[in-house]
Amino acid sequence: MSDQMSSQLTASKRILVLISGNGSNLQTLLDHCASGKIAGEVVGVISNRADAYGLVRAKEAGVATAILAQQQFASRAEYDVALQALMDDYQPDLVVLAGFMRILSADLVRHFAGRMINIHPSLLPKYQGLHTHQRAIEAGDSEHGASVHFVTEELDGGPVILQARVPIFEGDSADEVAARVQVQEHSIYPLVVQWFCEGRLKMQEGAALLDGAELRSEERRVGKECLGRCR
Ligand code: NHR
Ligand code: GAR
Repeated sequence: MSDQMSSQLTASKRILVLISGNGSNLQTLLDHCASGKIAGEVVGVISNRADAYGLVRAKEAGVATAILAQQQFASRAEYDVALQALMDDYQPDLVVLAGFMRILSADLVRHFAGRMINIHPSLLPKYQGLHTHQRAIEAGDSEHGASVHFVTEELDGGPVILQARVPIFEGDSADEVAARVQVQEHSIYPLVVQWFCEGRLKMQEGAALLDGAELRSEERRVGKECLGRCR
């Protein structure tokens, strides 16, 4: 193997994070990179909102930030063209959506195919879209959770990589359920990013592969215990 090839395999991956709000998932990624648990570096954080607290977290970690507000653009298409150009400036190996609240155009998603992931607060394919906690409570569900998936054109429809389950108890509010889900998000998202940075995770023909094999549904769910390869 050439030196260049081996350095590409071992080099720390460039991670770009998109946020809209608090950025607690961003914080766990920053922490895991700082401690060396993730073989990567957060090279930039982009927010569509100037008041996102995650921007403060990024600055405290010495990470470059950018704000791209939709109000500056006449249309969604124009916003997404500008966003894609801004994202490309960071030359990311991986784009992480962490509470990013804007739907992305098909063109942008295709440009980053296989290198963009999202964490969605439900057990996909259940409850795609917004207000997932309230919808799960109203449906009388006894369990809920979060899913990490590759981002494709289909909103919240890309291949699922890993899920975590939490119980819903009688009388829970949406906020209580959301807080329980977030605890799990903070363990599964860094794990998936770590896999990606180690070169173990790929999207191929619409499936998520870990070490070249499709993740089986029981391996995707780490609510009760972490099975086999999920380390
Ligand atoms: N874009 C594509 N093409 N595919 C996905 O799977 C995406 C995506 C963009 C964001 C995150 C997603 C989530 O985890 C995500 C996945 C925002 C909305 C939404 O309706 C829906 C899903 C997600 C994020 N946003 C409204 C919009 O009109 C704005 C809502 C608001 O500002 O509060 O863009 O849930
Ligand atoms: C997370 O719970 C994430 O699952 C959810 O927003 C929260 C962001 O929290 N994402 C969505 O709802 C996407 N539509 P954070 O900013 O503290 O990471």
